[in-house]
Amino acid sequence: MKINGKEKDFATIIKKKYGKGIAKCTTKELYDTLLETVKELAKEKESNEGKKKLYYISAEFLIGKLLSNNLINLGIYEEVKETLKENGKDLADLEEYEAEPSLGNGGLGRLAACFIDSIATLGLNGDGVGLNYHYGLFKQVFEKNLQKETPNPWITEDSWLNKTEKTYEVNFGGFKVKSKLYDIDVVGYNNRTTKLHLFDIDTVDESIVGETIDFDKEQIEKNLTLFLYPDDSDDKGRLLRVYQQYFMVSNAAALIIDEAVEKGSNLHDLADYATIQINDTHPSMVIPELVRQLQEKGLLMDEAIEIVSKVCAYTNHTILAEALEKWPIAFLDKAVPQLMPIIRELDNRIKGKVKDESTYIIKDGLVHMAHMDIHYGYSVNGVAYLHTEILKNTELNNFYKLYPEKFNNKTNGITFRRWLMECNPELSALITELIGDGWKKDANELEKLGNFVNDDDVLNKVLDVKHQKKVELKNYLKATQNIDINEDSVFDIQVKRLHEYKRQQMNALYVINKYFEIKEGKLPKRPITVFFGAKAAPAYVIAKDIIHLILCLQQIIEKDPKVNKYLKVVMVENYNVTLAEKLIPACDISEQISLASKEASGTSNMKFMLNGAITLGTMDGANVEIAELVGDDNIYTFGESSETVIKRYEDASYVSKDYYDEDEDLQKAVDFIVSKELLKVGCKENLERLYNELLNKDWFMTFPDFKDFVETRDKVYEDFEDRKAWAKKMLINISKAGFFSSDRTIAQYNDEIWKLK
Ligand code: 4GP
Repeated sequence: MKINGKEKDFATIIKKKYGKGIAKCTTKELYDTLLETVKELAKEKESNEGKKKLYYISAEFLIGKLLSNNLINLGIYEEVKETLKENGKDLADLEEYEAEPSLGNGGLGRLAACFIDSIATLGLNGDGVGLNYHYGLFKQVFEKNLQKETPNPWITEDSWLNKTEKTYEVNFGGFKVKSKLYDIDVVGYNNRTTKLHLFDIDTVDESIVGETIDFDKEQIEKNLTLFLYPDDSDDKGRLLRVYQQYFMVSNAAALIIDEAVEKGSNLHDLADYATIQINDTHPSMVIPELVRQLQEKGLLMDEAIEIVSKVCAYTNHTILAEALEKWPIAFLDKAVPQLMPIIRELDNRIKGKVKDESTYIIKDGLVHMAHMDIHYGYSVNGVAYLHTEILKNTELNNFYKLYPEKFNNKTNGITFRRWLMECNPELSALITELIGDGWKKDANELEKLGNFVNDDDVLNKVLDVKHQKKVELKNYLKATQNIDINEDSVFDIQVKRLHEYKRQQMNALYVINKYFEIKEGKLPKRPITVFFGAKAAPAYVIAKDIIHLILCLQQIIEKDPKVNKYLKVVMVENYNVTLAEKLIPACDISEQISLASKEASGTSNMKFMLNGAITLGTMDGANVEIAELVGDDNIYTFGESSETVIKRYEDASYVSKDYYDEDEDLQKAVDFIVSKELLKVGCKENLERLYNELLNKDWFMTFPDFKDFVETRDKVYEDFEDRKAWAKKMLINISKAGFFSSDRTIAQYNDEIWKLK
């Protein structure tokens, strides 16, 4: 590697620093040195320049561990790995040593992380802006088959954060705070760097948090950046979110104005210097805040609004009503009183020209954040074809009628650096052996793999890599969570946030059904391991009940000698990016079983496909595009269509009990939730609540899809036994995954929305 123009090797750097060789160093010494070296190398890389800059503002950046990813992107991964190996050290130990930054929750946060990787890689002038949560989301611990939430501290002295001198004053109702900016350098693949700006305050007091994630929610100066999504089951928690969101966007707006002025903007021309992508509604207050700050700089309201409307663009990630934030006016009046008059003005202007009251920003004492984004943003995008169509034709149809030109689709993507090169070097090497390494820069080149679908030798190699990754996962889970798995079983995996619409409960019902079949002597041809990984929001009661059910099933099946040879349930604890990187390469079957219309896109579906797993899914989100790309023979779809589902919601015709009464297998599976066997290992209250919820409501319609799900899944297991045909499906999936590179997604954002040079 070259530092400051001089060729240096890792061994010499270590020798100089510690006066000893690599072999004699501790993991911490090696890690610290690599961290410093990478930071130095990142500084030497050119940052992205250009007049206009993108600010991707997001409450979450689920970046994952950074060491290996940065080594890959700097092009020194192999060199460092080899040097360590020569000295009896393993890069994997350093990876384990690194704490995973806990700055995100699910898909939206991981998407933001993939996006900044691609922005840096494409050499675009764009930064991420977010918050530096000290304890992140939470660390999940299982106790008595229940999820417990504990703090997840990740900031150590040797973290990737670089402290900067930047600070702004942020005013809240009745008090103000001084912000502090930390930066993380984001290294693009073989290219430039960009920055993730994370704002924080010095007065945050970690000591107000004990063993659990409870803390005094009213001490804003002490708690502001402690947690991502503090428990919002009460008003205090919800109010704290408003404080956090305003803190994020007030800093962002000040930074944007500062940087533009530095480059010569007179602010009247701000739109030539800045564009903002509002990631979901958490950063929506940036609209009135930017108006306010521009007014402070002397611009008149009319012009300030006009400018902001040319600067802000909005991405919608969900059609679930609960996720489209609406804040009570009283909250904003208390936390950020300076903003309410501007929001009223923004609303009045709409009321003056738009008849359709459903689109107003202020309604029934609530401020509708998404409405503000759509009226005052210049672009509104969904995250997969189907999702954008649903936004246009159903969910946001009233807005679409007003502004058809604003609506556009940007199908999500993932960075292949982390989700193939880093997590699956063996598959990467095989691909390179077959088609060269052009795919690393241009993912479409993966199509060339299509030439090998009838090559037995290649198909065997594909199967070998998969087997190796399954063994690795087995060893990892044994070492870290003391779980035993059979690497020759089929690995069937569902990992994602726990939510009823994602229907982990339907997967659990399948497991119960299989359990009965095995007990009755109908044995699967090959043992099945069903993996789950999911965190439930602390206040989401039914989601936690579903975790409880899964953990109880895990225990019962494990203890049943008749069944445990054929079926195993593994609910991994504290599912995070690190675990995803181990699970995804080892997966045979990717469960993407959301209720059609509800999953905006999904991105794990893309990661699994890229690593040669076959999708078992509904025609929802990006599954639709996967199906189109790979063709019917290479994906398994089931369940009702989004049209049917949407119609059912519209006419409120769904009665879950009707399905229950008619399907004996379903009845048996549902009843098992409150059976003696389950109550022996589980909590009556939780299990009965879940049972009643399913029987009397089943809001996400698992019952109508159950039968089709069981039949299709059994067919998948059957087909799995034709190993050659299966390997062919795997290779076709990999070869068609190029479309889902986030480099493609970001290039489209830039061509059609941001228009950076
Ligand atoms: C997620 C959506 O649920 C998922 O379908 C999508 O792929 C992802 O955003 C990225 O666009 N939404 C969230 C959230 O994570 O918090 O709303």
